[in-house]
Amino acid sequence: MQFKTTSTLTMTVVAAATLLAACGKAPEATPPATQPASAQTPPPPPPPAVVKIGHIAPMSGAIAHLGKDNENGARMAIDELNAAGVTIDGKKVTLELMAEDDAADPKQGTTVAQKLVDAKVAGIVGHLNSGTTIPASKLYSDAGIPQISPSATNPKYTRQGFKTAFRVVADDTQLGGALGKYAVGTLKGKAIAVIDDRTAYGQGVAEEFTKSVEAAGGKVVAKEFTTDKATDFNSILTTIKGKKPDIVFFGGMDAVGGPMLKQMKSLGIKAKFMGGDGICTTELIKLAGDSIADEQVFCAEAGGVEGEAKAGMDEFKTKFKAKFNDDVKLYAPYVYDSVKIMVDSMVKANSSDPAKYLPVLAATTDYKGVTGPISFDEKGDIKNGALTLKTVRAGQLETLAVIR
Ligand code: ABU
Repeated sequence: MQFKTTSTLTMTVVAAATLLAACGKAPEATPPATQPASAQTPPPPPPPAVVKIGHIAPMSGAIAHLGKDNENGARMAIDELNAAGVTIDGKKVTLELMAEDDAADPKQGTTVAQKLVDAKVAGIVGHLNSGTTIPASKLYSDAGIPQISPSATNPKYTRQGFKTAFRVVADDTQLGGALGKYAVGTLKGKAIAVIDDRTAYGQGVAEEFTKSVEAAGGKVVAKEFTTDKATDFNSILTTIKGKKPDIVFFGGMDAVGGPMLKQMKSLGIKAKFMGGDGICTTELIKLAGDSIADEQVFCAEAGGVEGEAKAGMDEFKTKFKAKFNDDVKLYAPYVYDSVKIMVDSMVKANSSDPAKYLPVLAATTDYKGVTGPISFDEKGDIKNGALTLKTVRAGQLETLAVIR
């Protein structure tokens, strides 16, 4: 009975459906005959994961030209890596540069450092200055984020016991030490005046220079200081002139060193002028104008390439000029290598998680960079770092020697 009733109902439904079809309408209850769209077209592949790399340098203020140089080094590395394709743990990733301006100011440095920590960058390349690098390094260490400085030379940076701090250039102990020896041993300086700009770098390198001069038997006849924003040096230079120095050493940057050289000339001070990497730039020559005599300026870059490695550096400089329509100013190649080492460590560790790639980064051995071979010691400093001693002749920086 039940069967019959169902059968009657079925016939009624079929009849109604036939009638509706004849009127051009489909019965509402009939399921669609097609398969779901997902079975027809495979879903698009997920977009590549983004790995953020932070870069911090002064993009404003007196040494913004050096900050821009550093940032361009980072941009060049990121662009090249993205163009070549980066695969981490079997997945394609896109590298994103998050660049910030610290204005070479320690307070602004920690503010933008915290901003990048909060943005969960996988690593930091920077800062440019020791005075910003050192306080920011505590924030990166607390967050477990690896940091490679391409230019901060104050030794303290890697001597705080932070596992996250790395540096790809020589430090001020090497710089000040070598320049002090050169001042006494080669330039035969008898009376040496020392000025610093009271920054972590300027003061630090001046102290190391002074120690080295005294250890070599030289005499420091005056110690004066200025600031990294000063433009008038007449008072300290007049005091120094009275001590009749044959060498004036300046611990500071090119933006201050250039005008200082001009004022030395105005005051009739003919002493040689020495300094570390911060004055070893074409910007110093530009700012000093015609105030530099041949072989008056001696400075040292905190890195250097020799022999076959020179070809890689020359190629880098050519590519950099073509891309940015600007010459390398100082540390762009070191920033470039820093980014590449960091990403290389992520690829080798199969992870951009800082905790996972940090040990691989720390174990970097003989990485072939455009700045030469890079290995880190237990502090995070480059092993066997080089210095390039330079002088100015005919308005050009000329290399005298690469020292290790
Ligand atoms: N090394 C010279 C410039 C950067 C710094 O150490 O402050």
